[in-house]
Amino acid sequence: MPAEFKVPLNGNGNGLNGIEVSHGLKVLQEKKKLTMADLTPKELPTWCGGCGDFNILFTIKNALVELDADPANTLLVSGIGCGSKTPHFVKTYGFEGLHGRSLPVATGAKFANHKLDVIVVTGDGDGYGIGGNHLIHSMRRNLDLTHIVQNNEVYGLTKGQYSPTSPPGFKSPSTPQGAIEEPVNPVALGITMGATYVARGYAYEVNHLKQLIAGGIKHKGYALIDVFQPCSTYNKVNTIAWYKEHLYKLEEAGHDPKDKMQAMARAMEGGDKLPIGLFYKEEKPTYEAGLPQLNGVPLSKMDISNIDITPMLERFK
Ligand SMILES: Cc1ncc(C[n+]2csc(CCOP(=O)(O)OP(=O)(O)O)c2C)c(N)n1
Ligand code: SF4
Ligand SMILES: [Mg+2]
Repeated sequence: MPAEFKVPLNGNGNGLNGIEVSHGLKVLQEKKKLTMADLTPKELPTWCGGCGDFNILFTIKNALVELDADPANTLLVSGIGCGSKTPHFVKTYGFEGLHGRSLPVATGAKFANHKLDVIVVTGDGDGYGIGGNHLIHSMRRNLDLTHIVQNNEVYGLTKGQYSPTSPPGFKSPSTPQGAIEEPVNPVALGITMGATYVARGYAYEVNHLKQLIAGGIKHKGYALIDVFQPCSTYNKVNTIAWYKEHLYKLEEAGHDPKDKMQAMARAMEGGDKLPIGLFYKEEKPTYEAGLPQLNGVPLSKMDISNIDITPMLERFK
């Protein structure tokens, strides 16, 4: 029997386990708990001072650490926007897509490897505006994705135009007289469109937000986590001081997330006080569970060396 010794495996380590290195010495890697350092690359965000995206980034990493996630089995997908730079700053797999098109990418990745933890990070403009159609159908399918929306109620990257969640009256370069229409209510949308985990957090309540994100990652099904995110440069209405005055926690108000009607009633609350926390949670089969092709080995891991597609190509001649 070869000699064995243990070496620590860092967060990004992969597969030396059990390999015989020389003269009968075998490496047994001891799994080391994931740390923040494992998830932190050299690149630093260039967000403005006071931007809530810093805290959301920190909290996503913190939630992955709490879950002792495997970075090699985690994919962050984003769109375009200030907050959509997030995948650059987390040492997992990452994909920064097109504006509003993160969900088709995430869906494709999940189908190719349904064992992968896929986390989608988008802005409010990206997720609720240009990507809104993808959003409602992804939620309706109950795809097993965790979608974190950095909701600063403004288009940050393109210099402060109003967004689908800007409040009526919001003055911006594209609404100089103030926004006219009613904003999207992401929580109510999530509950009615079939998301099975619907939450709202706040960037400056990091422990609370960490629990919501970790819960969303663990949840089997579509988790929509809307996150209030102060934009210190372009949103002078929804500031840290404003949120301090206007937020309360659902769990402190005795809310039952299994009760859909109660969740809707909370989602419709507005005005002086806005709830944060887990609004709604339901166990339901995912879309992937209904695809027999995804019942076993992920498609990306299947042996295709013996598959001959020539007959199929013949049809196109
Ligand atoms: C198809 C397309 N339309 C418009 C744009 C320009 N654009 C880039 S980011 C953005 C808005 C970003 O706002 P949001 O998603 O809220 O992210 P934030 O910058 O606030 O984090 C827009 C309109 C684009 N890149 N692609
Ligand atoms: S413009 Fe707003 S959202 Fe963008 S980095 Fe600055 S503070 Fe953050
Ligand atoms: Mg935004």
